[in-house]
Amino acid sequence: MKRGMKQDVTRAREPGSEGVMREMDAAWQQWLTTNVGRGCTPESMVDAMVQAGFDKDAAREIVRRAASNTGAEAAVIETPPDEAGAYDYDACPVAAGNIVRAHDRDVAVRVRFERPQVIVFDDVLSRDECDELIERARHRLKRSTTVNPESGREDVIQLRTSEGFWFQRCEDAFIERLDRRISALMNWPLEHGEGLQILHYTKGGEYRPHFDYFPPSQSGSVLHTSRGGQRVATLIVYLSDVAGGGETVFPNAGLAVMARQGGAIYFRYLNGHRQLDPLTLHGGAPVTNGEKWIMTKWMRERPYV
Ligand code: PD2
Ligand code: ZN
Repeated sequence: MKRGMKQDVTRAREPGSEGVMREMDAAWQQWLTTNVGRGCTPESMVDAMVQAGFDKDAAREIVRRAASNTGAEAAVIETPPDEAGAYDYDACPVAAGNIVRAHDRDVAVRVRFERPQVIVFDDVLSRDECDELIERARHRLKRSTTVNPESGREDVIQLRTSEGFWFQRCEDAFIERLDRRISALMNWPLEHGEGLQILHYTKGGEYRPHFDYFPPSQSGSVLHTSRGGQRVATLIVYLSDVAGGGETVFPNAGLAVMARQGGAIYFRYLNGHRQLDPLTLHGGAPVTNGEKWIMTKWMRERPYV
């Protein structure tokens, strides 16, 4: 056995310790995705599969397919903040113009920024739609979590003092209408979207600056990008006005957007060359008076299934 191969096999985590396993079950699929993403060699993965009872030719074919599914695309490049100028601001998918036709509604464009790519909209949702979302979520909220950069698990931490609730994508006719509208507005396929998330902040609640993308340098990101790939863009819809504070801020771009019921902010951070934009560091400023309700849609590179 070649030396490099042995090292890679050691890095490869094998699902379960069941011994002989020939079925390509979900655990093996996950194992393949994770280890292809980590850069393990095909030989090391075939070796591990043969040891676990797979036929060698079948293992070679399975690994070849897994590698061509995920390995054909270029690696994601995290542009360091001090080299922000290296990020290429290629064409934004959102339609040009003052009004964007979004499925069943005309949405007004209030502001467009180029660096970072940020668009502020008015009237993405009606007042009734905002109120309905708040009422549906109000009694189902749970303390929000944040992705642990090392493990990829969701942790409750002080950086994010809000409560949240997730809708399933298109879970009923009302949510489907909103999912379709947002997909049309962001000009990104419906199937690439995560479910809508509702967040509620009370006085003092905030979300300290962070990236919505999964930094490739953090080991926990592998887990998150194995489903649908990297996040490409975010839409935050404001479901309420906020009496004091609660702006969405981009500290490295000197930008702050006030919450206004029914309005929304869009920002894009993964370009066509798979570079990530460090200027999209952003946060939710502390609410100093009243409360704040928002709804977030994150879009992925590939179908999120
Ligand atoms: O509440 C916000 O304004 C906010 C700011 C930054 C929400 C998020 N990020 C988020 O949900 O990712
Ligand atoms: Zn965010």
